[in-house]
Amino acid sequence: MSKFPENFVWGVSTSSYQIEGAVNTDGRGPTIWDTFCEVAGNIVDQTNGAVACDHYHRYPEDIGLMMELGAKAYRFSTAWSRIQPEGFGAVNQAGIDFYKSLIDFLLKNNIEPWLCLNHWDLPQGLENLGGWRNRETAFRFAEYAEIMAQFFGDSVPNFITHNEPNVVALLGHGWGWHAPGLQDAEAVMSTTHHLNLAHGLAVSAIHKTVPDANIGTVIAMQPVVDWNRDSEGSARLDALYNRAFTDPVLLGTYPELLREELAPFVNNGDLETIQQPLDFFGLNHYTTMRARSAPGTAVGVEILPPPREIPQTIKGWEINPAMLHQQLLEFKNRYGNPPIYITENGCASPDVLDAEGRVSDPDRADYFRDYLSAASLAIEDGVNLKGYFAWSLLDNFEWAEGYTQRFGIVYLDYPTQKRIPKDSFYFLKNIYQNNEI
Ligand code: IFM
Repeated sequence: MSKFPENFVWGVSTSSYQIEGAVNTDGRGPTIWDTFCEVAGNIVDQTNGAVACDHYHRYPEDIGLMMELGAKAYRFSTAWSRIQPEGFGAVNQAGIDFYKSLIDFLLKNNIEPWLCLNHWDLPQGLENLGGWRNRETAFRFAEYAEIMAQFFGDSVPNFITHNEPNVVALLGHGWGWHAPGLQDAEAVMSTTHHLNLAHGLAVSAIHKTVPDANIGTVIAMQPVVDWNRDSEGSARLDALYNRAFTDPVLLGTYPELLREELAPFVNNGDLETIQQPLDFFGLNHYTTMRARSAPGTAVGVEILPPPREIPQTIKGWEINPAMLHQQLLEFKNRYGNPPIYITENGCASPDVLDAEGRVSDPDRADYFRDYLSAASLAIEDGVNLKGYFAWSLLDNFEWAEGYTQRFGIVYLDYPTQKRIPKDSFYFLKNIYQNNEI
């Protein structure tokens, strides 16, 4: 048994497009994901987030599940297009009202809101003007951040600018698997820089309104294993995926390897704008990656699946908890040990609702046990790890995989919208409530 530090934050994470549904309700504008899902072939099961978990109408029940779990914190994202339907212009009061009800209900039940401003669902109105490829979008993002700080600064203690901007740049603009579905080398670089710039501008905008807000950002960080002597490919993937967002935010520089490609988009003073003092860093960790150089493609490198004999989830992600420990230590050493939260960690597994109405998911419980043990070891080794948010509370719309992959600790019976806590929910409940593994 190992105890976690007192006040360790136990939470769950979700995101707006993946759970809310209600896409045409109360003035919400369309987003790049609504558009992307309309194109045949983009989503494996031809679905979309139009209904998803109907969290928009069922959030009280979902918060009830968080209470039963013993979660002290809830990281969710707000849909920008509910607040400003086109991504700019007048505020849609109905969108504000929805998030106000959600936040008030969390606070009433002693669950701390962690509000993330961007979990990928960029308003289509901004995409029509060039999306994240357009430098102006960074300034629109800061305006939206300021609006959210004005409305929620007194009730939300923790703001997060982006969730996994690296995934937006690479999967959305380089490999083309995510919205807006581009494979464009220039777009990878412009979006990388504009997302970073948007982060810096948003931090200033929030602080201007709420000087004592806690502000952080969340980046997906998966270590790259150099396995097939393609050290160039591994270094490129590591730079693009793990460092192109973390280094500028925490060190005020871009990785050497990418500086030339990014240079056309970087104006004087941008790196200073990006490197704002932060209160915490959110790290999403799931797996390790293997790279192969792919000259002539938009990204110049591709991710290879792990060899068949390596333990992996049904998503094909390698299970290697020792790498989380290693990554946390590397992070501590490279970035001066800032406060870190693991803001996502979890796995897809082949869950089935049995005849007795139970979902047995031992693979997921094992995954949590092993990754939390690695996290606990990292704390013993001096890493300033302050909390853990499981991904995810509910099965939900898993982007290009549609509803074919379940990441929840609560099973969603989509036709009835019934929520059924899986065995892993009770496994985590024990950990969350006893603060030990
Ligand atoms: O579902 C996603 C989430 O939106 C971002 N991080 C990874 C999760 C699992 O793929």
